[in-house]
Formats: sequence, C-alpha cells, structure tokens
Amino acid sequence: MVAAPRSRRTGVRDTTGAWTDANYSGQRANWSGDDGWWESYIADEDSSWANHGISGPGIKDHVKVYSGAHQGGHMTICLAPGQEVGYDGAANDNGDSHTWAMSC
Ligand SMILES: [Ca+2]
Ligand SMILES: [Ca+2]
Repeated sequence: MVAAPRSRRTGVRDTTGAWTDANYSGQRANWSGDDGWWESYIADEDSSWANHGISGPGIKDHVKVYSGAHQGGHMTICLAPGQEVGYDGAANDNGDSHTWAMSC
C-alpha cells in the first residue's frame, strides 16, 4: 500500500484529495470545501482519492464524488472519514464535483 500524503490540518473542515493516477500519483487536486466544478486537469481524470476531513459529532465528514458538475449525474464514490482509495474501477476518470455529507 502507498500511503496518501497527509494534508496540514488548518481549519474546522479539512481537505479532500484526488489524483489523476492510481495510488495517489500524477497530478493532485486538494479541496478544503465543496467544489461544484472540478478543474479540467482533474475532472474525468480522477483515479485515486483521500478523505482527510476531521470527523466528529455533527460534522459533515463524508465525501461524495459525482459524475457531473454541481453534484449532478450520479455518485461515483463516497469516502468515509479518513478513507483513502488507491483505485476504483467504477469511479475511475468520472468525477466532476464533490460535496461533504453527513453519511454516504
Ligand atoms: Ca486517471
Ligand atoms: Ca464525469
């Protein structure tokens, strides 16, 4: 297993990471909140993901990735708190937006 790089914890809500290649390699995207329109280098190029959010009661600590902009299309992958996914064939190269949620 290749460990995903840890982000620096700077706020109440921490970061979601996505990479263009499997196992947290290639170009990296890092978001501190929701993003309804991923940058072109990561949109439909995402192949690995990490949820580095802070977990706790009442905190939206799950990350839902969607196939379309503005959380449209369908959910391609959902990351539990702290979850890192080095590759997922069903979600591969399809993400266009994401949002934090209370659960998957
Ligand atoms: Ca890719
Ligand atoms: Ca897509």
